[in-house]
Amino acid sequence: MTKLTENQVTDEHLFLNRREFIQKLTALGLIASPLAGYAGQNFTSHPNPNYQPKLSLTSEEDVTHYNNFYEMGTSKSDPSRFADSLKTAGWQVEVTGLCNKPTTFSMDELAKQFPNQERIYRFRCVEGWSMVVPWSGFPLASLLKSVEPTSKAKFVKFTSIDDPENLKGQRFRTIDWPYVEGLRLDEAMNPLTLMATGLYGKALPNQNGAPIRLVVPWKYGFKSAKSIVKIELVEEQPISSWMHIAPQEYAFYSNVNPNVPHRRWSQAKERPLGSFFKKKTLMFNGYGKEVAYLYKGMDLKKYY
Ligand SMILES: Nc1nc2c(c(=O)[nH]1)N[C@H]1C(S)=C(S)[C@@H](COP(=O)(O)O)O[C@H]1N2
Ligand SMILES: [Mo]
Repeated sequence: MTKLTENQVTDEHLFLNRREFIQKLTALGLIASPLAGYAGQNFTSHPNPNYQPKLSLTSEEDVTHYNNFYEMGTSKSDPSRFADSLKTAGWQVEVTGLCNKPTTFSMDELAKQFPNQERIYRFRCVEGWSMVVPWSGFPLASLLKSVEPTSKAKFVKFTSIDDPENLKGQRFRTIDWPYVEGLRLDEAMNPLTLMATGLYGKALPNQNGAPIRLVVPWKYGFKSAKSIVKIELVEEQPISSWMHIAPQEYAFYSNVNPNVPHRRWSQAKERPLGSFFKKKTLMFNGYGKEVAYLYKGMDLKKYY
């Protein structure tokens, strides 16, 4: 019944190596034995309304069976149902644009150059559900530094897989495929911004954006593009897929902000997956200490 308190979660996300991560989770009673390693271990969460102010890891079952991945369909169960339709063999990520050393990486090359770290992050979907996930991955900053952005680069554009032959969702114009997202360069360089290749100590399941996806924990979930094939350094602010579909509802920044409602609903509360009860949503999803400096002087009601 061990709970991660909010503070523990806030502390845990930072730079733990695999060994420390296992030790911490073991100490917290979240996994059985460090000797067995944690891949395949039961990370258990015990949703319990009596523990409202505390957070627990969302169960692996919920993290992998309730999500949005419109390439596989628009219902929350489609991603796990149609996970096999994502073909990841021979995956490459092209890192290009305004940089001195544009590079195309295989997944092996990425793993060799950018060793995985473990991070526990809160994650908040714009639709109102939230979760706490143990990710593995590496900081996007390391990858970007390796290609040497030029001084002209101001934004980063992310492009997801385009494979309508296999991905049934891409046969419908729900989104202007492929899925596109963007960050300001300083947001992309923030140490919290993660390129995730795994969760719960295992390779990333297809439905969660295999083999590599973005995780930006202080922004609404849709900023965290899945199954990324291209990362471009650009001068102009990219137009994300959601801005393109519904510009009156989605702007570029999309920082989690309980004080700014979505056009059609409040953002003041969230429902952690596995819980019946809602809890208050935190400014910047609880990461203000790490990211508030990025938005100093900006009107967050205007730049939502
Ligand atoms: N390529 C792509 N990335 C995507 C999406 C998508 O439909 N396609 N959905 C986004 C939304 S709305 C959310 S909430 C998260 C869900 O991530 P999860 O499956 O890890 O919960 O992925 C985001 N990234
Ligand atoms: Mo979302």
